[in-house]
Amino acid sequence: MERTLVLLKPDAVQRGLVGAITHRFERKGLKIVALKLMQITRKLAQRHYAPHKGKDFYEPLLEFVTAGPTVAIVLEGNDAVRVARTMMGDTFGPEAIPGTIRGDYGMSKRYNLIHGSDSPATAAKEIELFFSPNEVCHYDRPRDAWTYARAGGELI
Ligand code: 3AN
Repeated sequence: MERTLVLLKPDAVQRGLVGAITHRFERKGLKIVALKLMQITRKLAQRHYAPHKGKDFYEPLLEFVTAGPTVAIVLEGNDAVRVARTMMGDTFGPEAIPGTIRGDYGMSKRYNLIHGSDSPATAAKEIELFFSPNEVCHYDRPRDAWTYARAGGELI
């Protein structure tokens, strides 16, 4: 099944939104397979945001994500990357539609609460950057018999 990396950024932690946001992913049916509270170092932030190096928002972005603890989560599910990004909404709260995480909780054009991998290939790299293999759990949830339908050998 597909996996994605989600980061609840320092503004989400400081504003006490960790539970509310995590709850949405759980209710949707995505499975938490790794989760930790961590301080992102400047070095890790530079690696994670390397594609944005040189852009005008790069330095402020590094400052923002290293300004306090972050909750890093690996979510698993069919189409997990796309599902998580749809739930997050557009990049900044003022433009994100209500019903999405950023649309419901965000007002800032800089503090945008959450990160989600933008493709399965990026997700694999990002998960490796934030978690060691033994931090990612493999387990079954009996309720997934009702989260997905079974068609042949597949869950759909
Ligand atoms: P998304 O998080 O919606 O995938 P990207 O991939 O375009 O957004 O950008 C990665 C991150 O860079 C965003 N989450 C945001 O924190 C930051 N960022 C992008 N564009 C801007 C901008 N114009 N000003 C400030 N920060 C930005």
